[in-house]
Amino acid sequence: MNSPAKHIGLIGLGLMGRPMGMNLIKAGYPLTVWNRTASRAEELVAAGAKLAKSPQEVAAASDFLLTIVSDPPALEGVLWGDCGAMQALKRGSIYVDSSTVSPALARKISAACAERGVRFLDAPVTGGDWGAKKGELVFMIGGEVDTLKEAEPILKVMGKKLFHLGPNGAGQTIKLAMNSILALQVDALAEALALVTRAGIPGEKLVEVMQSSMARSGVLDVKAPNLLKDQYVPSFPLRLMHKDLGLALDLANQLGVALPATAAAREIYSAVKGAAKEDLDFSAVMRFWKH
Ligand code: NA7
Repeated sequence: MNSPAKHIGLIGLGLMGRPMGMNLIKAGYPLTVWNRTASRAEELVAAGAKLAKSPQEVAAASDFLLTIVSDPPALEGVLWGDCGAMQALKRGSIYVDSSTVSPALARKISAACAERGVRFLDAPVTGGDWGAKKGELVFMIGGEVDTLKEAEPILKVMGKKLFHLGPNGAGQTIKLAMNSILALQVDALAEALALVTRAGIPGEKLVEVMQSSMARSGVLDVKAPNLLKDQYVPSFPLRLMHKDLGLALDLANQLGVALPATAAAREIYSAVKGAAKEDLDFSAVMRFWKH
């Protein structure tokens, strides 16, 4: 599986899927793609990818299938909907899903794949669209270690770190926990900035002090400039963070774990999402206090 001659299929050409596909082409892999909105495939087709007519056609052409679509209904649609991929996955192939969905859906896919003799990894990513462009995503992976070993050369084209976290579903579980942390961190920063600026002190002063304190973080480096400038070009869209907080709360509910801070943060993300007219980065949670 580590030879660039292996055919890769990619379904989902959004903010993440397009640059991931571009890196696969640059690494020399033959690539077949499908996207619900076909025009989003233009750049990849111009770079050498083949555009398929359906998810089914992608799976039939692939030794290694990768999906990265918005949410659980989108993923179920491309797998089991009209001309879905699942029915055409080749025995002996590897299927990796990098969408963020529920651990339960990951396990359902794993069972369906096993029936077809297909090896499956749930492998959601973190790193935003800039991580995808640079090939520096971090993959959080659930599934068999041997499958990961075989998939590794391909995943390494798109990512800088691969974490094997347990059986199928483990990748999604860690991803949901990770996104709860990111959502809460940005929410906490926004809340503190609201306090400071209402007191008449520029927000930059708070950020400056944070950078010299234990509150320093990657989130501060990447997202504080958005909050200070009130500009939220989507890198990780707020609508998807909102979806992930819902998935985390569903999982917590199933497991009987209380997540009161996550639940409160979701209300704030919901309010901003409801009021937004355009697609915003999740750091736009600051708008809860600004507008
Ligand atoms: P984007 O940029 O919103 O892209 C979402 C992709 O999912 C895009 O290709 C969509 O196709 C596709 N999509 C959405 N709904 C459907 C349905 N119903 N059927 C088929 N395809 C669909 O998201 P990102 O690339 O930032 O993120 C992707 C995942 O990674 C997501 O789970 C994040 O949480 C992490 P479209 O172009 O709209 O036709």
